[in-house]
Amino acid sequence: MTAYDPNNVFAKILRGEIPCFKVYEDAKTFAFLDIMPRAPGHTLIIPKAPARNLLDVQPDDLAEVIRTAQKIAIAAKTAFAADGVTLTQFSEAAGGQEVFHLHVHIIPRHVGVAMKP
Ligand code: DGP
Repeated sequence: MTAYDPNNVFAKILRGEIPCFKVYEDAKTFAFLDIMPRAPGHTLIIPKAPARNLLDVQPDDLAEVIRTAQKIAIAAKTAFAADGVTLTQFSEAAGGQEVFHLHVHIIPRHVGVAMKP
């Protein structure tokens, strides 16, 4: 498996080298709005620890990401008056991953409204 690259864009966001719209932060995780939202409130949750994706993340770090994803899902459902949420995670280019720092997408959803492509 390819090694983690500390120069990926989300690592730069974590280091404050690239701006973002921060949604949430704790000791282990960080959440911010997706720059290309598939629906209003589309949020990305990342571990502060280096991990390329689901295939190499330490289980404890993954647990923290999922814990934060649930918080964001509940808050986003309320904030955006959503009917539900979609959670996605892509691992490796073949799996659809474009930024190689583990991230989970939380996308608020409304009945009858398709996600943007
Ligand atoms: P993927 O690796 O396929 O899960 O997609 C990466 C997502 O990251 C995509 O929805 C767009 C988003 N993204 C890419 N670059 C930036 C950035 O610089 N800032 C923010 N906030 N989001 C980004």
